[in-house]
Amino acid sequence: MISHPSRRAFLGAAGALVGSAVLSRNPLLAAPCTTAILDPAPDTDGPADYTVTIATNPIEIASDRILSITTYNGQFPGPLLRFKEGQQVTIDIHNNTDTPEQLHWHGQTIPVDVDGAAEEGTPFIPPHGSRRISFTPRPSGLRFYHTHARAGANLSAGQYSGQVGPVYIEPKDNPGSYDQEIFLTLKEFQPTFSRGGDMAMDFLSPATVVQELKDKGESAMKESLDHGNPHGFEVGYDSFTINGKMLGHGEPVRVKQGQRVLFHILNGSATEIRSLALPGHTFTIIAMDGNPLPKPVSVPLLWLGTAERISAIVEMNHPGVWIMGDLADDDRHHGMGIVVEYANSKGKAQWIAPKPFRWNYSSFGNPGGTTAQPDETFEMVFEKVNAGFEGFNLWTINGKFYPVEKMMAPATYHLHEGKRYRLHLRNASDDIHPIHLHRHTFELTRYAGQATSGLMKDVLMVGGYQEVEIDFLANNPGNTLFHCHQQLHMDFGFMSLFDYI
Ligand SMILES: [Cu+2]
Repeated sequence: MISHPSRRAFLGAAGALVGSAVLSRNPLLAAPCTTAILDPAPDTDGPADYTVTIATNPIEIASDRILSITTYNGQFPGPLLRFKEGQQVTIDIHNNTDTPEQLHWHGQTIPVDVDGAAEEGTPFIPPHGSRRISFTPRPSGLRFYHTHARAGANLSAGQYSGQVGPVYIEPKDNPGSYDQEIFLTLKEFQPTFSRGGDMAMDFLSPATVVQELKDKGESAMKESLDHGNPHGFEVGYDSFTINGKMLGHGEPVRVKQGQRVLFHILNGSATEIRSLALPGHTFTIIAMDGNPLPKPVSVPLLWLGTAERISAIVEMNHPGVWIMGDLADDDRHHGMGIVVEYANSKGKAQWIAPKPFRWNYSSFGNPGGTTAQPDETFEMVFEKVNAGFEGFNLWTINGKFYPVEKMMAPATYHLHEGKRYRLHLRNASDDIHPIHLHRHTFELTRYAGQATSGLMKDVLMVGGYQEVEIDFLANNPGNTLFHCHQQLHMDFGFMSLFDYI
């Protein structure tokens, strides 16, 4: 969603921040100097294996557009961190900013002390301070790291900043056959508030809505507007990037006819849902959120909710110079795309809008598949209190919002280790919510009335007035945060804590 068309001119000389974050297959041979791969050092008693420095830097996203944003190691996205599954790493995190920070290892099943969420009890990295952490990376696949600080009304904090970077955990077994491996991080910049705004959601399938949830949501909204409230704030952006560059400003993805290219795509947005298509090509999805699908599924285009990841193979069999970009014309015109260029092809990059295609999560698992019965089911109803907190929408789960001013709150849900739990998620609002469970992987068991099994994820979009069921095994004791990954929603109540008893 673009907020308004104003173009801001940034004056001043560009720094030496050019270069592509596209990485070659061997990360240690990645050429561009700005995409430093952090070399693991063998000695964990002395220097850390990796160092991540949080600081505010100028970042050039286009030739005339240099932003001041907080980043990891002075670059956006943060350096690709390649770990080996099961092999412990030590990481020094330096915080060169004036605010306490949290660095969250999204999608990993690691202890509370290092997970990077104050709500679970992870210590903050103090302003101008450091913290050394160690953990054993798992599970394998595409993960990422990002700040877990709340932003509230501050549009330069939290994930509105540049604190996002990809993590790839090498599996112990064969990763598959491909000729090139390319990491793409999708991210918007220059956020502004607006009053209200629509979010695309007609791409989800099935489109079944629950009338009871719709009645509930619509009557609450009507009541609020009847009382004279304005619509709560939403966020829009002026600039859109892939790997930190607006379309046409970074290095193209260079391919050769006949190659099999493995794309690892991360939606690093604070608030947005993204789509991606490459004209004339098909994506064969092999993993979602880093977890292999029961079998690969070919689709003409991709949808990724905030924080979702897709690993997909594209066979390069349609020579030309193409725009791999977002379906939303406005967002693509303002930068959300990257050029894919075949060897020996020349000319202006072409965009061709794909035919409509609906995104059906069930189809990425085993449609109609059955799963084990849970030991216990938790009901969760999501509701919006329009403009309920200083002009911002307030979000509740079963009528309760997570305290906006407090970091730690008592756990609402209690788990027993070894038990299987089902979350019955019911969305009584018209927004899509990319819900996220920390420190665990969940299985989608029912989406908008359709049963499925075998799709393992850590983020899932729950459509407006829709219901979804996800199951997880309580296999990682410690406080565990559940929240909507839309920054504006999580910051204003849409969180809940699980503990183990
Ligand atoms: Cu949400």
